[in-house]
Amino acid sequence: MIWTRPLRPTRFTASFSIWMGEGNGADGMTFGMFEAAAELPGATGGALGAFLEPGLAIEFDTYQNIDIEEFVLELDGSPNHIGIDDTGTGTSFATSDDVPDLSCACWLPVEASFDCGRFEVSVDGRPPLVHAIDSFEPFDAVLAFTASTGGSTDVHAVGDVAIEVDESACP
Ligand SMILES: [Ca+2]
Repeated sequence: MIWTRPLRPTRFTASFSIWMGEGNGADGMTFGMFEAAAELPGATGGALGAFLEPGLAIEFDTYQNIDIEEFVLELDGSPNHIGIDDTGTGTSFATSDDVPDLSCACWLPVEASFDCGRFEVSVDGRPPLVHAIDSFEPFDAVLAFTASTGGSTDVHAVGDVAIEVDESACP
């Protein structure tokens, strides 16, 4: 799901619910701000429909990728984690395993925010994953949810979406 009108987000707050499951557990989804020129969806499988397209995203990853030759990816630390990602390179700035079973075939509420480079994301009320990106420079971006499957599959859905974007300058 892609909002096609480019924005120049410096801050956002987002609440939504994610639903993943009913398959054999892969690969996950993302919510992010992608450079306006990004061609979405991006690569499939462990790339979550986001990687190799430039942007910043929160990932909800349900599969531990072990093949580093297919994409320019670091190994996933676990088969059930969230992360703050540089989608262009497909690498995580930070990850957390402190999440419920993401592919529970149930709705999980997510609270996320972004403030001039500082991401914060929490799933189902767990302690948030927080990461501040050094020297964030605002860029023209489209907001999007992405998801993908590979050799394994799941249904990926999002609902109850409420997003507020602020484009005012960072200090
Ligand atoms: Ca993965």
